[in-house]
Amino acid sequence: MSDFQQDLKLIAEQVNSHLKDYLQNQFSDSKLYEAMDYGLFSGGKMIRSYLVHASCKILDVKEKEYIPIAAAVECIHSYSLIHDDLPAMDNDDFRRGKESTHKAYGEFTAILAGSSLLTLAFEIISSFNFNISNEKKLKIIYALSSCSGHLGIAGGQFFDLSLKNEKVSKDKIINMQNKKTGALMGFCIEVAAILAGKKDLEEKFRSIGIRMGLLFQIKDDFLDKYGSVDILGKPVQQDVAKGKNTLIDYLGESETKKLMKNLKIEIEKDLKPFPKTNSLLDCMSFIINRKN
Ligand code: GRG
Repeated sequence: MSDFQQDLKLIAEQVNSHLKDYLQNQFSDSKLYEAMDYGLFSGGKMIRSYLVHASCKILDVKEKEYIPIAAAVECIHSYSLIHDDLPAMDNDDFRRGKESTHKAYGEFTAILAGSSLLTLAFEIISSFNFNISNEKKLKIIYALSSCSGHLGIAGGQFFDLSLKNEKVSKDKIINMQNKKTGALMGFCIEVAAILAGKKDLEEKFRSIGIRMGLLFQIKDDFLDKYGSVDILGKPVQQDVAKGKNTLIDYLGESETKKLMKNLKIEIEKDLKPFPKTNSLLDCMSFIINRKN
């Protein structure tokens, strides 16, 4: 296991342990609670938690200040995947090598489990036990809620689904992917600047995260085209089958790879002035070279 992978495992354990402790206090012997647990602890890579960790490392933000934020981000991410798999959206039966939540628990339970994870994210951040200033909490809640709604993840998902089988421009595809995948990653990096009280860095950090999100989504599209169902834990070649708009389709593979290379160079350049960027750079390499 590489140093990065060991580090990722450690962060994943810390974040999952925060989530488990938090949820233990609200244990309920119901299928809804079970479905939330199923969707949340189903073996995701926890890349977004790692992005929060790596960017906080750059600005010397303490673990106890960012682990709850990473936990909240994983709740929103899992919620989006549970809803993404629903029959009304992508209608996928498998996720992370297991039945998707609606297959395992039924549709209404999956919808409610997703919605409960969304609200849980904001509950975790606004909790009295999370000891950061109220001003920072408010800023974080504002940033996370704006990147989750119609101008962020939900908006990106709307374009992704409503523009199926339509020929759209490169800018429209990038805009859709920046919202659907980039917005949350933008938050993961921006939040370090908020926690460190460095207002002047918020925009720059968010923009680095959005571009990492675009890299992540393009790689996801390559994996959909060439990856294996066994390694990905979900069906492959779905983008073409579902008439999704991807940059690979629009630009062709070699232009898309050039775009990835340029994004990487741009991000490296933006990170140059900062110390302790090795974890974030390792994470970017992982995003580009991952097999799942
Ligand atoms: C408002 C949060 C919110 C959601 C409602 C359903 C929906 C609207 C949005 C879906 C957005 C979506 C599915 C984006 C795809 C991003 C993506 C490539 C996910 C895969 O991420 P990985 O590979 O997943 O990090 P793991 O399984 O490793 O956690």
